[in-house]
Amino acid sequence: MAAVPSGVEAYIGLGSNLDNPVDQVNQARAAIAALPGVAEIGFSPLYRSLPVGPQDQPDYINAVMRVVTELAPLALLRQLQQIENQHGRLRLVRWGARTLDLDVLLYGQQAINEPDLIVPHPELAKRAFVLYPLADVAGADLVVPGLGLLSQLLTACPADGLRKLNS
Ligand code: PH2
Ligand code: MG
Ligand code: MG
Repeated sequence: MAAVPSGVEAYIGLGSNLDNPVDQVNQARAAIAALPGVAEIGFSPLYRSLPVGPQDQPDYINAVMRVVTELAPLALLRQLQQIENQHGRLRLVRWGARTLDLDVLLYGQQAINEPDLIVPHPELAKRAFVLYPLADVAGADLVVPGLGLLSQLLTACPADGLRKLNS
């Protein structure tokens, strides 16, 4: 196995609700771990979650991956978008069904406000399917820049519609 590169700890949200979502997420995990300048240091359990947004779409599989990366935030985003495209991702409906969605949730303790990338992810505090797997992989004492302790975000966001998959 390659040595863990030095760099920044980042968290990536993975989601899929089309074309064998469990396989999509597992394959994306492997593709992210294989990126030059990116090393996996943690991966949450897989969760099944009810769709947020349009309801006429299948349930999602969600997970969160913890990495150390030498890539700058936008470079990481571009690599993730390439992986999304390789998985046949089409951008059709906002919050609609997708084969693969990869979001940069956190990048160290940085707050980023670029046209293409807002970190922490703007919806993070509202989404149980992000917060619970994030806590699995980061611990509830994680401080989310601008939002405070993850444990407090969890308290304010019930885990309704979220189920850990049997592994
Ligand atoms: N992603 C969306 C829209 N709605 N709902 C769930 N449960 N999980 C997701 O990953 C998700 C969603 C757009 O990114
Ligand atoms: Mg998303
Ligand atoms: Mg996205």
